[in-house]
Amino acid sequence: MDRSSRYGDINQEVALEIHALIINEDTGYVDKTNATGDQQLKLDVACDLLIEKAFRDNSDIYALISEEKEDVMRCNSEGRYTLCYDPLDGSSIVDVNLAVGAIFAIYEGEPSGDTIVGASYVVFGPRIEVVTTIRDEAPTRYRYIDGDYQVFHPIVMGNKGHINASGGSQKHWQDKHITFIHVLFSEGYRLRYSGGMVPDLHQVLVKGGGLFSYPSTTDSPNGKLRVLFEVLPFALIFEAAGGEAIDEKGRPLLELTVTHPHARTPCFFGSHYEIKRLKEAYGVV
Ligand code: FDP
Repeated sequence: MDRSSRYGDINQEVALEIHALIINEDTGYVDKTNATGDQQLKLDVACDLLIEKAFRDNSDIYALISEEKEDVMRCNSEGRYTLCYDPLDGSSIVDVNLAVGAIFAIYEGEPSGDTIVGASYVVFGPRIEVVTTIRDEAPTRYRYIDGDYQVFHPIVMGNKGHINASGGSQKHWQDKHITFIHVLFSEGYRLRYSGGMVPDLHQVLVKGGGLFSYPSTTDSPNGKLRVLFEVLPFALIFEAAGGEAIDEKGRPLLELTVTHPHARTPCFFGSHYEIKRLKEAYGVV
């Protein structure tokens, strides 16, 4: 997938431009919500536009699907790829200056679990890091140092970690999820949850294992995270790193079909041990 790998390089440039917006732009809201009802920040809109401009005239791109756009944006009828992206993930924590991210997924043909061919994300923390993968290849981690991207340590997950990160209001967790989370803590797992999926998942990957969950809850039966530009790119990266990514029924997320650009799904990303324990707790072994 030479052509899709080129987007990794483009993303590195785009990452620097997004970073410039993050550090300089107003973090206030616009008078609008996005397609899934989240309040949009001026920064969300500016980052979305920046990415749109970077890719819309690329002859390989058939369409763009953004978290911040209601509809699919058709670009080039001859293009092979649809780029789905979340331009600024973690907008609810940008005002408190925690790490945020951007997520990109490349699909060849109609976007779904079996057509994703590449994914990357950017972590805007104290430093900028970009992680990219192409289907069936181990992820590459780059860190921006001294004005250049340098390949950093590879991301390889072990069989078992020690981090436990779960989203959703605890008040609305299902009983099986409450029990499962307590079981992990009783085994010695430590809570690590910032409220930004990019840094939280990056931490599980970089520390070599653990679990990140965003389950269904009584107030949100499909969970919160969006399939095309949040869930599937991380599923590809976790599997490429030697981990697993499943839904509540124990199905690999990469087998999901997608019915709507803004569809959501409950999702779990982790190393083998935690995913095995999760399947036992959820009765989907
Ligand atoms: P945000 O709404 O700030 O954009 O994308 C959704 C997301 O952040 C994820 O980054 C994060 O993991 C999740 O929402 C946090 O949701 P909860 O506050 O419900 O845990």
